[in-house]
Amino acid sequence: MACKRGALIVLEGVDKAGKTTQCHKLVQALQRSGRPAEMMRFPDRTTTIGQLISAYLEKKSDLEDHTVHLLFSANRWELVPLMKKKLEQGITLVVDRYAFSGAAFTSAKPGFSLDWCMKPDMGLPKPDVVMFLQLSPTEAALRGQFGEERYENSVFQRAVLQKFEQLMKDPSVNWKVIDASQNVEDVHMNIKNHSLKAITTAESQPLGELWQ
Ligand code: NYM
Repeated sequence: MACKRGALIVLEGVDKAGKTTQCHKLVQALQRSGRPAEMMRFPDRTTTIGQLISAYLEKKSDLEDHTVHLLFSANRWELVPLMKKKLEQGITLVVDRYAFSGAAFTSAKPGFSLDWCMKPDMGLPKPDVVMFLQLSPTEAALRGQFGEERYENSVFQRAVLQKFEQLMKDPSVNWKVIDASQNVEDVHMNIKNHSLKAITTAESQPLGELWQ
């Protein structure tokens, strides 16, 4: 009998919401409970495309806005065969950012519609659950200074948050809003509960296609 597929679990949110910490904790908790799980993150800066994106984010290079948007999308597509293989092997993937960051960040730039920004990612493996770590811009600011990378300023982050709010109105995606202002352990328990449900549901459902 073919093994049950793993779940595709995505964590999204504005910067400082605690996505990376929570992804690590979730993978550890799943592994400890005997469920195969691995973490992925986008952008994946290790590939050739990812290195172009990384240089752009670190302001070591300039790229035209449409071009960099398509590179972020290409960076997801290039990992699709690996993602599908792992999911088919029964491995649950916990992903730090996905196409939702792609659409939210670019559409927060002047002259970009959300609709155009979503198009290149249509048909990607569809997450079984997308957890949005919600934190007000005021609380995010209390968590410390932004770094030096592109997009790391409060004005832009507020625009990004509005775009995420638009994306979350889409009922074709299984969104869960998580209150990220709670302490790390409470946020973790919340995320773990949603993830366990998604893992059970995924076992009996084929992997879907995003935004179609
Ligand atoms: N970002 C991330 C995009 O602009 N488009 C995308 O498709 C993705 C996945 O890159 N500011 C932005 C959001 C972040 C930055 O930062 C990646 P980090 O710390 O590697 O998650």
